Amino acid sequence: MVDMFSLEGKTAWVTGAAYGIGFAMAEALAGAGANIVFNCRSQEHMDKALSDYEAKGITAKGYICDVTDEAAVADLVADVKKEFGGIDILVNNAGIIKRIPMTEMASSEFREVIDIDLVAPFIASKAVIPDMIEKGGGKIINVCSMMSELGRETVSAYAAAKGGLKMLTKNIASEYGKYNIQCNGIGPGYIATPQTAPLREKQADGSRHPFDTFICAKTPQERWGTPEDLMGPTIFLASGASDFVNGHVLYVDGGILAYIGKQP
Ligand code: NAP
Ligand code: GCO
Repeated sequence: MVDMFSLEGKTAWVTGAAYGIGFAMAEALAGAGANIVFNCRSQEHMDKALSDYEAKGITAKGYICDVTDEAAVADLVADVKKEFGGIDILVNNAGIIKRIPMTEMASSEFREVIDIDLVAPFIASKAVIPDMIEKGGGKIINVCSMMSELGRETVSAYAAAKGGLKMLTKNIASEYGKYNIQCNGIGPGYIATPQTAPLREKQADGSRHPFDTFICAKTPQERWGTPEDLMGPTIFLASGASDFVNGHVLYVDGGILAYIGKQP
C-alpha cells in the first residue's frame, strides 16, 4: 500500500520553490523519490535554495525563470524534457500578494498579482500538458488559499486570483481528465512563511500582532500552519494514491474553513 505514494522515476517542477511553501513541497516530493526542478526570479534566492536543497541531500535543478514569461517557461519545459524526459508533476506554487485597500490599488498592481497568481499557472499548465498527454498522464497541483473561498480587507487582487485558480483547477480537470491528467488544488491555511511574516511581527511593545492573535482564534488547532504541514498532502496529490481525485481543492488549514471562530 505504501508504494502507491512512491514517486520514484517521476520528475516534478515546483514553481517558485526557493523557500517557503514551495521548498517544503519540493522536499516532500523528493522524499517520495521524485527528481526536483524549481525556478525563481532572484539569483540570490536561487543560490541559497540550491545550498539548502543540497543540505537536505536533494539534487534540485534550478532555473532563473519568471513564471509570467511564456518564452522562458517554454525553454524550461524543453530543457527538462531533454534532461529528464519531461515533467510528470507540476506544482503551481509561485505567488505574490499585495495588501492594499482596493480603492487605493493601482490597476497595474492588481494586474501584477493576477499575472503571477493566476495567469502563470495557466501558462505553466499549458506548457506541460502536451507532454503529459504523450506520456499517458500527469499531475497538476495548484496552490490555492483560504482566499479561494473567503475575502478579507486589502487582498482583493489576491482573492480574485486564488478564486480564479480554484476554477482553473476544476476546468483543467474537466478538459484533460480523459488523458489521465489529474489537476487538484491544495489550499493552505495561514502558514508561517516570509509571505505572512508582516502579519506575525511583534508589536513595538513586544506584544503579539493582532492578526496573529486573530488567526489563532479562527483556527481550531490554535496555531499557524508550517510549510511541513503541507508535505503529506502534497505527496498524496502527486502520487498514484490520488489517481481518481480530480478537480478537488484539499484544504490544509487546521480547520479554519470549518470553524466560526473562538468567542473573544
Ligand atoms: P513566499 O514565501 O513569498 O515565496 C514565494 C516564492 O515564489 C519565492 O520563492 C519567490 O521567489 C517565488 N516567486 C514569486 N513570484 C515569482 C515569479 N513571478 N516567478 C517565479 N517565482 C516567483 O510565499 P509562500 O508563503 O511560500 O507562498 C507560496 C504559495 O502559497 C503562493 O502561491 C501563496 O499565494 C500560497 N499560499 C500561501 C499561504 C501562506 O499563508 N503563506 C497560504 C495559502 C497559500 P523569487 O522572489 O526569487 O521569484
Ligand atoms: C493574508 C494572507 C493570506 C495567506 C493565505 C491564506 O494577507 O490574508 O497573506 O492570504 O497568504 O493565502 O490562505
